[in-house]
Amino acid sequence: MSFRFPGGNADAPHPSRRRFVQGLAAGGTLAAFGLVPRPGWALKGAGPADVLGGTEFDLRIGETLVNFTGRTRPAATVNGSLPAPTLRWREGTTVNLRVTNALPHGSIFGHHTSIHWHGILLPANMDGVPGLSFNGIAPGETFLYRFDVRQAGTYWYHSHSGFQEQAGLYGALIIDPAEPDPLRCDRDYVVLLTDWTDLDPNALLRRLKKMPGHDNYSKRTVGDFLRDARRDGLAATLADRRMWGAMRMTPTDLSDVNANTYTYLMNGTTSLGNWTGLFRSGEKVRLRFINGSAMTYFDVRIPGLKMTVVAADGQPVHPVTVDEFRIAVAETFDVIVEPGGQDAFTIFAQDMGRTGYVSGTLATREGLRAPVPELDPRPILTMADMGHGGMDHGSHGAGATDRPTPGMGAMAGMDHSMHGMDHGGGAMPSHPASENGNPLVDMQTMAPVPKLDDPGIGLRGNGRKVLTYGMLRSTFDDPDGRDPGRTIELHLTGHMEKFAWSFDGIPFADAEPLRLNYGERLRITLVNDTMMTHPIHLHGLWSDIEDERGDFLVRKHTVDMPPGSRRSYRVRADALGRWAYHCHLLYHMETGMFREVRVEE
Ligand SMILES: [Cu+2]
Repeated sequence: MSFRFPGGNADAPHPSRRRFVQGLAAGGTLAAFGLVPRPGWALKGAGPADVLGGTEFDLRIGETLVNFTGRTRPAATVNGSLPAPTLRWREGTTVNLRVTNALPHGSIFGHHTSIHWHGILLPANMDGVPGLSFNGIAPGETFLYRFDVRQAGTYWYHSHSGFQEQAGLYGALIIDPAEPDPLRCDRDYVVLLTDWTDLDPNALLRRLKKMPGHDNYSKRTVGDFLRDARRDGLAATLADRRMWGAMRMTPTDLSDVNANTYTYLMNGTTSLGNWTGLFRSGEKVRLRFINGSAMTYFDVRIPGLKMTVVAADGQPVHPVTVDEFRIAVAETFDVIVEPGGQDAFTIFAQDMGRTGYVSGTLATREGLRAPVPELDPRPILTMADMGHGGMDHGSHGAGATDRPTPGMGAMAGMDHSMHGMDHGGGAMPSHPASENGNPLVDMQTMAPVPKLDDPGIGLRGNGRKVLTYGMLRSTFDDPDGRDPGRTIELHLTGHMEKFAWSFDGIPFADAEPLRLNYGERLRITLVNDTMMTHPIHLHGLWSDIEDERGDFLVRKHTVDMPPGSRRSYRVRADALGRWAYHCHLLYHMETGMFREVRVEE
């Protein structure tokens, strides 16, 4: 047969073994004696991080031994803790944060360090991005971050140096509003979701470069083929398979790294450790979900409970009640739940590719558990997901499915369109000239749409009400009010097999800064020309997402871009200086999906 499933990897671990290893240890930071725990030993330190409040903070970045899988490994930590301490600020105060680099000489996490305050408005020299904001923090040095707190809500902080964020250097940031919080609840918990690997992150990147398909060995089987052929007919099935082969990828490649490599953590604890938030029946509980992962999107639900989403990326939204939400890397969502009628509820966060999960519990006392759901079926990417389908764009939402539609058969032009040659069809989008013939660009989307009402791959028609961007509405009007004076269009580009990522086919190393004029209101339109999701984060300035009509929808700091999507947001260039603008998938950022944004007078 002429189709193929590329990217085979004979050395991938067997899933059942992996499932056993995953979360073997409850996890946590070890005492400084180099003590090695017995497998399954629930460490005292596991669970919520320390909470530090006030305006004066001393944060010491170092290396600490941890054990999440049964093996002891070094992590990058703050004050010896993974996650880093939760910081609690108050709007209207000035914070002083003294950050000391205490990484040991020769640390695998590098010499320099930094902390970036994600989603926080501040002067550019306080933003913590080495090379743009400052030079980074040298070994033994202490850097004083000092700035006024001008906002409230749920945020997070993390290293912006090398792979320290992957290795544990992240923590929650909660800012209490200057006025009494209208969302005040009986209980208030951070739920910080992250992905841990025992691998040296440098080695993980080397593997991604050499074998980008390593973690996606679960190719579709002959059985799948026969089932599809029975249902869709042999010709359509063959065409579908050929098309995927031509794209040098498999329809299950939803993320570059998954639970075959990662152990997922909730507040620094594996599922075995079972992070638990206590409640009494009838109480209102606020859960501040933060995705502090390097690479992992999570789909979150609490079986038996409705979740009322009240804030996105720290900013209040009109309450919307859902059963489930997808949280992109670097996003935050605040939800309110009112548990009752039973003693325990499972907080279930499965990864987007359904290769693993992390769970915790809301319970009336420690030690209780509720049933943990099975992983959902593995979702199959369709051509419509990549903005190539055309047929079913109108059918997003509850009724749509993830299965290929008959429209998929019309992929004869696929090979050509992937190489940027526009064949007919008046609605072809324009692509930047820098994508043409570019060896770092392996495909282009031909019919990108905003997909604001689409729950996303693997979440359509699952019988649950799933949050979409279209449901998020800021509680305030467009804070600027001016129409954008101009539009900058940028395409998210990449080459899967080379593991090369960029904007407009130009990696950071070769790119000119994007120049914004101080005070201007402009529109950024992103088009995702790749088959991966990318959470795009602009430092220092808000991203005010527009709906399909161009009206203000919701204020965010991180904009999720599903494959084949086109989304626009407004930016007010009201902060001078040099800012980072990048995909928040760590290995995409590191390999080039990054731009400097310069706001100039
Ligand atoms: Cu990316």
